[in-house]
Amino acid sequence: MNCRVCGADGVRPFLDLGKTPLSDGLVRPEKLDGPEPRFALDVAFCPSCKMVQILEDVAQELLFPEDYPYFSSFSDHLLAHSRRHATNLVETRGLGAANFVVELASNDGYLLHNFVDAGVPVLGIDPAPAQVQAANDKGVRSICRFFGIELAEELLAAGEPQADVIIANNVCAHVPDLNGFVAGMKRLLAPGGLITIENPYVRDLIDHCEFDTIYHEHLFYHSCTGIAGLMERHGLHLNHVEYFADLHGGTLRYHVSHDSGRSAELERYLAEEQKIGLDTFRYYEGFAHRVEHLKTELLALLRGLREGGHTIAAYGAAAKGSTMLNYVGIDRDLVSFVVDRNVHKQGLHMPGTHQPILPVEALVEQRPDYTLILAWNFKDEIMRQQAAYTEAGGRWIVPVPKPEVVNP
Ligand code: JHZ
Ligand code: ZN
Repeated sequence: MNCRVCGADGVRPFLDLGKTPLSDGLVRPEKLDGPEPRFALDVAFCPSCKMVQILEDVAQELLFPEDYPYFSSFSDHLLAHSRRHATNLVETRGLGAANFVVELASNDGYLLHNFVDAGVPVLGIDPAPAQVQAANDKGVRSICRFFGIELAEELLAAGEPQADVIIANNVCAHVPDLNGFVAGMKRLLAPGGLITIENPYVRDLIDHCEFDTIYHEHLFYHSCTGIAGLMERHGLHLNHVEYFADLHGGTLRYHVSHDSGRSAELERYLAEEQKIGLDTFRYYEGFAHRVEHLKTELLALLRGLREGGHTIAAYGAAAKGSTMLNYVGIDRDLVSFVVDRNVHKQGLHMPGTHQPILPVEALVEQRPDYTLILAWNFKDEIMRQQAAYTEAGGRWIVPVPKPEVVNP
């Protein structure tokens, strides 16, 4: 098997999650009895470029259909994080009307609107039509396209300036042609400009058993070592890194530019990755066993509660929630419904396991004894927001890093 990014052969699989439905493929009620495609899901490590990746390719039209349901603006925590990022960039780089900020995978304008508010010209690029529409509606100039070297050339030819800042959050996992994507960033970045990239850290995925963040949309699972090599191959340089422990289970923000030079923080991360062997197959070898163990424990916990006569619901129709439900085999007898704040998800059903997705008010109205937090990455925000449910006696279960009943 050849690596998706460096092309070397000898990519080594280390986890098989079986055949799962598409994680964001929420099912309309009238389609519940119809066929639902499932695809194999295997994760592998490339010993040459150190990139962790899945082996399967699902067509982009299936992964990102017209009604792609993920809107970034439903988490207050993510919005606050994004606002801080934008404000910091405006201040530290002195951005104003003469500058230009481009965001790749700009979704509904959740981040760029902060630049618009500060008077900085922006362009959002995202392939999801409803999200692009929502962004334009709030005054964030956005176009509905996949990004790559071709689009970068097209934009420049059409008279767009090169960008002083390019932001690519939670998208470097999603693009099959990662080389074309990075080449496009290189082309679009003005001299002296800055690229910031955020992605969940593969170290946290492995160490905290966050296997549910693996699904067909996520082709890559990043590290400093992997990103540094990727950037070098395209004439860009990874200069600095920041860590956010409480975002998506542990997120790294990479700072990339045309210029070489590494911060002490980045050197520390690179050295640490080497020290723990993150750049060797050994690091990933025991993971499959730990994932299986989590599955057994979670099933035992949920079955035990049901046998004791308790009712169970779930919070968060997240993509990761679909991996969790389907891999573990949590059917409607175990967890009867899922709640979510995203109005575009309500009224639909979870892929594969088919729990209905209801507004979050259903927790207080129906008072399930336990609620499994599928969006565990936002567990603090969720439990704070659902204080009334907790006060009424509702209890919470988090599935990772190990299944347990938690008290807020
Ligand atoms: P959320 C997302 O994955 C999207 P997902 C994407 N696949 C990606 O790459 C990763 O992030 C990094 C809801 N919610 O964002 C909103 C509430 O209802 O963790 C979402 O539907 N109330 C591109 O889909 C879901 O939970 C709340 O208070 O796995 C969270 O999904 C909050 C905070 C969220 O991830
Ligand atoms: Zn490789």
